[in-house]
Amino acid sequence: MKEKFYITTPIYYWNGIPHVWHFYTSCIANVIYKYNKIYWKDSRFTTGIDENSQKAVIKANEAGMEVMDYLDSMAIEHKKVWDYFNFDYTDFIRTTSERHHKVVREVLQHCFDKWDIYEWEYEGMYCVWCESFKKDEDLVFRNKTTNETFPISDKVKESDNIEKVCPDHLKKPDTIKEKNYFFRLTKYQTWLEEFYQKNPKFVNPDFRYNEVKAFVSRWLEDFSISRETNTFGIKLPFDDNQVTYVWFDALFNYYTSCKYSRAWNKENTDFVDESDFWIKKDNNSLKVLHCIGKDIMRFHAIFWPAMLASYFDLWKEIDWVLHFDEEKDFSYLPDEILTWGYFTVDWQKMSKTIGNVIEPISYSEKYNKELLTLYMLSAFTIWRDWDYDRKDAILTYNAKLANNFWNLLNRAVVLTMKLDLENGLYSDIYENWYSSFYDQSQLNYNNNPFEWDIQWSIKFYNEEYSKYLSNYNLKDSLDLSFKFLDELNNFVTKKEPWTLMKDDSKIEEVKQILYTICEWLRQVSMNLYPFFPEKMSEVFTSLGLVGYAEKLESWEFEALRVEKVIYDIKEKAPILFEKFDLE
Ligand code: ME8
Repeated sequence: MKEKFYITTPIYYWNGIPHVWHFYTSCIANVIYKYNKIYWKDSRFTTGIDENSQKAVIKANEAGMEVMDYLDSMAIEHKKVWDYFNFDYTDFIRTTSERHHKVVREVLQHCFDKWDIYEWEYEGMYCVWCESFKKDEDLVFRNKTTNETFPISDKVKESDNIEKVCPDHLKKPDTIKEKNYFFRLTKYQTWLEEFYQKNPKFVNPDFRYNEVKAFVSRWLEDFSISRETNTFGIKLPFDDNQVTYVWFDALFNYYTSCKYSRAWNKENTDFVDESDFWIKKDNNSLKVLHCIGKDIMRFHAIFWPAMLASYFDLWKEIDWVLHFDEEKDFSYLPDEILTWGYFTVDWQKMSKTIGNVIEPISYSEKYNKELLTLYMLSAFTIWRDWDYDRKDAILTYNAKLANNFWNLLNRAVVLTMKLDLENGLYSDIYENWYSSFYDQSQLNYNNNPFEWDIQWSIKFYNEEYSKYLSNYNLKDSLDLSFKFLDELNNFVTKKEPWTLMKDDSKIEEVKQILYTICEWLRQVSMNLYPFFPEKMSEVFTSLGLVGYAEKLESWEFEALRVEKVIYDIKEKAPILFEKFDLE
């Protein structure tokens, strides 16, 4: 039976077209998804949009449209971006959909029935644009005449000209006093602490996990889950005058896609509940991985497990008394939350005024998709804050893909064609290596079939690559592949097959050299496939491997790696990676 793997991006706010920050998140998730898929796992990958907010009503009114028509048009815009990049998501969740409403209402009712949701009066400031409550320390002062902002301090007082505003939207939050429902997060404090202790890899990287643990051990507060003044959203099943807002609505999207997957009945009305993908994980057969930016880490690492614990009855108050020492039930919880930092562009915050906004589609049309992907994933490790240096992006792409990779491929193709081989290129120097691939005892890195001076064998390269990718270390796996290509380039330069070819008695040797290049290019291209699927498919075709990408998506990857291949190269390769000038 295949192992199950489930990867998610955040559901993005619908307002505005996805920008390069969203692209970064979806791109990472897509690479990890593809990697797991070709590793023969039953994989799912979801993305979508977070739609339920009062802003939708305001914006639709401004556009003179019905709210749902307006949101439909935004959903199309979002999908267009992901489809342009050929991201291979298996489900696109909309929080206005019937299936999602069904899940969220069921969850809310269950948590309410067990007293984990209760009613309370709330008074405070609320920014509708952030969809969140604000405290004084979250705001800044704004001078209404000059529009300048500055931190709140005792020296300045609010006046006709000075107001407290949200720093992101520069708008004064509403002061609201209303009845709200709250989720009893405090009840789950010790349970959460025990969960963290038993799951030391729950948040990646460790330093962010430490932040979460420190936060939980210091202080948790019950949080508001509904709004009385909002009208657009999922109505609470136990109070028609309120809609749920933000986290109950947003986080459960991950469950919706598993509970009511994309199979619909014929009339497209009812849900067909396939088998619930989000199974109780008693045999570790499902791995759930959430990919998020650091901004929403607390909600995912603290609220989300507690909400799931409440819904799936993983822990009850009575356990305090009767089963305090017993093992807690941590099934139904996600396995890992992969978080990353924020980035700037040319060391400045991306902004229209500065003119450094990178809009993913137009940027990729100017250069190409691979330049954007390569630079974002290879310039920095994903865990840290970093900078997108537009010049460096071009230089990196030119060096790695346009020079290194493309030169090798082009040489391999042109020289093999010159040999004019009737039955394609094959060399039996690899025979022993193929058969020893799975036999560890025969694998001696000093005894690899390559005569060239290089420390690694393909086996070693593949193992390292898999180790990096299964730890989500995309940068190191890319670096390793390009280092490998460098070595291969050195080998070719040293061997000069173009000179050897002039001597008829050296043709066997030339075949061996060219076969080595093609074989290594195949291995590297398979490993680069999750990053650049379209281009790598073309590379396979250029090497004379027909339908190879399809094979990769549906075969066992490990078996493909040691497949004996004949390189039947008939045509000159088109330029797959053109070079770009610095501006
Ligand atoms: O928060 N650098 O949606 P959102 C890198 N709907 N990544 C960035 C970034 C930056 N400067 N700014 C944003 C929401 N991101 C909620 C999520 S999930 C149940 C609900 C990325 O449209 C980052 O991944 O604001 C962040 O987590 C995501 O965009 C937030 O997208």
